[in-house]
Amino acid sequence: MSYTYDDQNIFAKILRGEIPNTTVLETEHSLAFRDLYPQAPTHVLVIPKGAYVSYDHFAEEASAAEIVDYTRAIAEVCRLEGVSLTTGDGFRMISNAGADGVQEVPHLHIHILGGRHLGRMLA
Ligand code: D5M
Repeated sequence: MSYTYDDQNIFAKILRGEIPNTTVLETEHSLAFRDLYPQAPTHVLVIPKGAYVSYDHFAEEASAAEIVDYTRAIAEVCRLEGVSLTTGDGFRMISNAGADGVQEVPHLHIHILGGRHLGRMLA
């Protein structure tokens, strides 16, 4: 089985500039913007610019340059938002995938949440 990517998803439209977003950080291969429905004082979504549906798709098929850019962009967002371990009190990263993961938008995104105590969460 292979991954299928729907280029009509909302984040693909954001990347093409067809709908607006509140950008926090843009790098060569990644974009970070504020979640429309924030669940914490910091709630930023970080996406790769490439057409990857989920984390496993990205990890298997992205180039080393994309992977380094994306992982560093996530850390930079945490630093900029004041929730990294150098600038604040911590954060949570979540990436939902597929039906069981209850993924709403089928373009890889990592939620970065912080700015309040997030409670214990395993499911
Ligand atoms: O989460 C998808 C997330 O995407 C959810 O928290 C709402 C957010 N969302 C949906 N549309 C937009 C736009 N246009 N801008 C910013 N954020 C948006 P999931 O992990 O797929 O369930």
